[in-house]
Amino acid sequence: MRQVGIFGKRKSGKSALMYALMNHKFMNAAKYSAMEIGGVGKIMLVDTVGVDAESSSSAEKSAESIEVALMLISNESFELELAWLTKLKKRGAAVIAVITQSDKFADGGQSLAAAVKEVSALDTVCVSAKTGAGIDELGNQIILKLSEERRESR
Ligand SMILES: Nc1nc2c(ncn2[C@@H]2O[C@H](COP(=O)(O)OP(=O)(O)O)[C@@H](O)[C@H]2O)c(=O)[nH]1
Ligand SMILES: [Mg+2]
Repeated sequence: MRQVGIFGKRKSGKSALMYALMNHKFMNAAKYSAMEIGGVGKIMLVDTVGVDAESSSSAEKSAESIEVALMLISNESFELELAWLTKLKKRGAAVIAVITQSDKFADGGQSLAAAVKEVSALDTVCVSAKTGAGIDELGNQIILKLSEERRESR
């Protein structure tokens, strides 16, 4: 099972994003969030404890088997998230920076996304689990990363 991990601080919207991805992009989601998507095989979305949780070492442990990591960022203080980006990349995951709860920003999270992109040089997507904005785009990016990963591992 190919694992897509959802990382972020507590209350950043990890669980809400996981359910939004299952309902919107992955309509045929099987039970236990394992699903088959054309060409990329079976995928499992993995929700994690917060990177700011006392037990964040367990998030680090789950990072070991993650192929694509979503690093959630929900506000301007994202130093901890940047440190995690580095950790996740070192463990071999393809990382997508995700600005969450974008409905809370007047500009839909665009300026925060630009700031994150500037320091991380990562692909960045703004999403809202509440309105569904950006969910399809993020789903496409995940599938793209998974197909790239598969090509590289051949
Ligand atoms: N406005 C808004 N609120 C959200 C969104 N996603 C999550 N929330 C709220 O933020 C809080 C934390 O969300 P949750 O998914 O439980 O975060 P987690 O702790 O990272 O799993 C909850 O009260 C959610 O209802 C969103 O896209 N927009
Ligand atoms: Mg949660």
